[in-house]
Amino acid sequence: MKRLNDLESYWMPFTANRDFKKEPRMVVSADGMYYKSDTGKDILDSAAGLWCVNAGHNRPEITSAISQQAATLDFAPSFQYGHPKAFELASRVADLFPKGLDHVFFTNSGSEAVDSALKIAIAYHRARGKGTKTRLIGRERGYHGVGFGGISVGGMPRNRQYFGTLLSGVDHISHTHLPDKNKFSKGSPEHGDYLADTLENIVALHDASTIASVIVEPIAGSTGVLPPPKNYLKRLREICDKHDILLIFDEVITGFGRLGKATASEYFGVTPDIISCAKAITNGIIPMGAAVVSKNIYDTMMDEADMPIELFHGYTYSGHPIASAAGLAALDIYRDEDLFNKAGKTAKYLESVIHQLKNDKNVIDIRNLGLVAAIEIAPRPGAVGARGYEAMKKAWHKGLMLRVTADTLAFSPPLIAEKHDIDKIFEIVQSVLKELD
Ligand code: PXG
Repeated sequence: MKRLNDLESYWMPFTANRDFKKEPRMVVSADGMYYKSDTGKDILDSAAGLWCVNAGHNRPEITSAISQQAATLDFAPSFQYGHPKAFELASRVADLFPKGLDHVFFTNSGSEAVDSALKIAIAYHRARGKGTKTRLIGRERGYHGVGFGGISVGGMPRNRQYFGTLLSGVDHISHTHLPDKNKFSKGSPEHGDYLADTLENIVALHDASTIASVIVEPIAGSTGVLPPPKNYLKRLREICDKHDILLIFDEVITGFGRLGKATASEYFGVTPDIISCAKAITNGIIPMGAAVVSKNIYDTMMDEADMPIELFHGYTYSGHPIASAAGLAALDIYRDEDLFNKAGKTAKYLESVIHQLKNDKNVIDIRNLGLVAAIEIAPRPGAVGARGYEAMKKAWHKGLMLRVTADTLAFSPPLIAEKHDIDKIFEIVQSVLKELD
């Protein structure tokens, strides 16, 4: 007999499956800043889906671009054949990203963008005759998706501990979380730029001749929103330059306007050698990611290649026509509505509103930068994450989609958010905090 839809078949990602299936939180449609639940309730989206729906939900410009593209060219092989929209989108992304980052390798997700960036870093050094430079350096508390490359350079213990020995030849610089010194900072905290120097310790230990690249999120997101200390990224860039190490910024959440600029690199005035991005490149509507690399890396790979194919890497769906069409339509909206600048302005308002919750029950820290912010609540003794999880569930019942990582409530609303949306998000959050024991 055919199995009924009892919710059992779908194994949900990063989800407490057993608990969810007892009491599901289902959304069935979305528009603008809101989802609608299966019971017809409006649910305000404080997370832009999962940090990706930057122009808000259900944008007709994008949906019609997708349907037109599907009816014109549904699929094109990505190996040895091309189609115009992938080239056009690559040019548009290169134009938007910092000067010198000119070449775009398409993937289908942030995890793949990260793995592509790491592989390109190693292949680049080999192509220039420095084949011993293979070591990959990440950062404690980093999140770089869930591929073996990403979890190896990543630094979130639970994402690593269940999956064996991971990649060899990986090390980690120190995280930048200094709550004693930086609690309740607005924007980048004052203290901690010296933590970039932990890269010097790693160079001293392994020697620069063994190190290919360092990857960091300019602002650590998934670990609970940790803006970089003032001057930290610049210092990291200088150390990488000194030792001929490539710097990779993982901009999967910061790319396309989250900090009020096209990239965090532009916001901080620090240009890496490679940027990994995904999510908002299509406004989240179709999966897509990219590793955006410097002219120097691309030219080296082209000039030094010992085979007609210069990089033995790629995905069936790299630069998929429908994702490319969605990307072009999304970038048009970002430009036409000046959404990055709008986000920069709303960020100031968000900062002023969220810090008013400083004295609310259980609140131990508040952090923010651009349109990213977090409230950290004290963990219940012996039950890390329990309070955060309860907050998420309570928020749902009050009409708010809330992202929680352990006991940190993270906010990344769509860039279209108005002041009244921000007000409403934190009214609900405040009432949730009141109810948490
Ligand atoms: N790098 C970074 C910096 C990310 O934030 C990935 C890579 C992986 O992307 P994919 O597309 O493979 O999932 C991410 C993803 C959250 C949250 O709420 C963050 C992400 C994904 C889901 C939830 O913290 N970031």
